[in-house]
Amino acid sequence: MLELGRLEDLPADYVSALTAQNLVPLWPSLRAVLPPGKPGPRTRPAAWSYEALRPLLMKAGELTPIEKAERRVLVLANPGHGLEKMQASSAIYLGMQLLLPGEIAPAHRHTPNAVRMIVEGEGAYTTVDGEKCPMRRGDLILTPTGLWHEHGHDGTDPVVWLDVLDLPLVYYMEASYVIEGTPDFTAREASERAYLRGGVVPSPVFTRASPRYPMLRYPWVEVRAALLALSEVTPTGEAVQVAYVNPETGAECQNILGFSALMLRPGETLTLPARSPAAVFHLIEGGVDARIGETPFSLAEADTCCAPGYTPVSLANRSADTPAFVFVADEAPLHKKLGLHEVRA
Ligand code: 1HN
Repeated sequence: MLELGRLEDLPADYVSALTAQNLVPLWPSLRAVLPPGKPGPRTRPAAWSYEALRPLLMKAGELTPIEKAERRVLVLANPGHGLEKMQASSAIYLGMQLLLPGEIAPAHRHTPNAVRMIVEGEGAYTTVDGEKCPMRRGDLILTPTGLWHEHGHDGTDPVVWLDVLDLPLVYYMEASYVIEGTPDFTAREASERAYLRGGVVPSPVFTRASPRYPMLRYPWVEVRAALLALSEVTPTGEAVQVAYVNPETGAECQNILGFSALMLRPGETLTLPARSPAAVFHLIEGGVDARIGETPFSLAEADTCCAPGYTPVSLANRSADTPAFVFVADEAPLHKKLGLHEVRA
């Protein structure tokens, strides 16, 4: 590859003349923005232990009342981006949120899309676009762009969930903002009941207007049962994986990030090919040894790890007699829409 000229090779008065006109020579920086063969990601393989973060999150519950936090969250920040950037990858934000009994995290709506993966506790709910969604361990609840949402807690013990947002991307696009106030939605029915069975959708006579986000809550009991059933008809060596989709269209359930759940059969090791999108893995049940590129991580229940794009990942179930269940969030819908999606064998 050609050796390109450096900034230091140019006369200082020439560089100053360029700067005065807001001009920059491309060639000294060309290799940095266009590295050969594959990108040089800032995103590093990284993992966050739930056992280590839980006491710190509970301490936040003592130190900061909900009124002073609005959302009481510890952000899972990838050191490759710098902690202050609050990014897991270029497009993914991750946070662990705590809601204590009796607390309310007030209503707002914003441009970034969010989902919640419930980690611990009973009795909390989130109301999204007028639909009250109970929060139980392993449930996935969508908060798509622009929809009002608030969280409440009628139970007796702390409730914790993992927030996954496309905030870094939407912020980078200079399109991130929030509206606070009183929601102006009309209440909707529990979408999880209307869309419970695969292959059939509610179809009122004559006119059928499909809501843009028809399904907001994906109960873990249903997703887990779907994975167990699928595992019986999936050949050994093939991934037992279901995607969280819009049941009206079969498309990804949100526009920017994609979500799925994986089952690793007892003793199973799954090798995922290197793909262009970054991905996040969160362990819902079981124990998994993950390998992200060259970096090994040992994951226990409720642990979360992050893989940069263009990096192979392997996931091994440590147990010889119980399945493991993994929630996956990735940037695939974004890459596909932009025509950038690649899978490398
Ligand atoms: C947000 O609205 C929530 O509603 C959680 O629970 C985390 C992080 C950044 C921006 C908005 C929530 C968030 C957030």
